[in-house]
Amino acid sequence: MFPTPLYVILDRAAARGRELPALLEAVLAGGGRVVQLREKTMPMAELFPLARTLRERCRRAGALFIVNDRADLALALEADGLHVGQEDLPAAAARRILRPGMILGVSTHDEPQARRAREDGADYIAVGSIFPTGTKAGFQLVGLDLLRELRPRLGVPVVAIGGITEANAAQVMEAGADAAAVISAVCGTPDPREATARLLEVMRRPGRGPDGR
Ligand code: TZP
Ligand code: MG
Repeated sequence: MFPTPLYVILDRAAARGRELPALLEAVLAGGGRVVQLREKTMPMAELFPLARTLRERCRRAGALFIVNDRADLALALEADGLHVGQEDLPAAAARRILRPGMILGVSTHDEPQARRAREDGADYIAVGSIFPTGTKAGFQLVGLDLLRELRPRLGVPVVAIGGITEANAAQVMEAGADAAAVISAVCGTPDPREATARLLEVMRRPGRGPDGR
């Protein structure tokens, strides 16, 4: 389902003052083709035109564009998908209002949550935090073991998240992830284009296809 095993989350808070359109250009130039917009504080009147610019750019590049938290924004933008967490609109409710074909992703931290998300209609399940992260306050550390156990049992694509870097991304794929989502390893680096390209390189090891599997 993912054109690349790297799932880049654009987050202004992690972007060291850089503007999100420039960051997106760098991600696309580095080969990233799965993008999520995660913006927690910008007023919607400001966020909507910014998000529309990002959405249109992703469409032109053939990249998936997924909106975090906000079903209204995802629908208004005709985004490719919506990502919700345990404290957002419940997945089953989100599924009911998304258009046919839209991707629904759900953040989970244990197997019961992951199973419920699948029953509620999630197309992929995010699992984390795999490693400690400075990006999400109060993160719940789940480790690689949960990833190893969940993927074969669930039968839906699993996206690993939390503390993933160039140094451990191959390990995450090895543990069975379909994709790895990163914030700081791309948004927080001095050269996000290079960071994207290098992450993709370590994830697409010899013997794996272009989707990393
Ligand atoms: N959910 C679990 S960990 C996390 C989120 C949003 C933060 C991931 O950020 P980073 O910088 O890739 O560790
Ligand atoms: Mg959320």
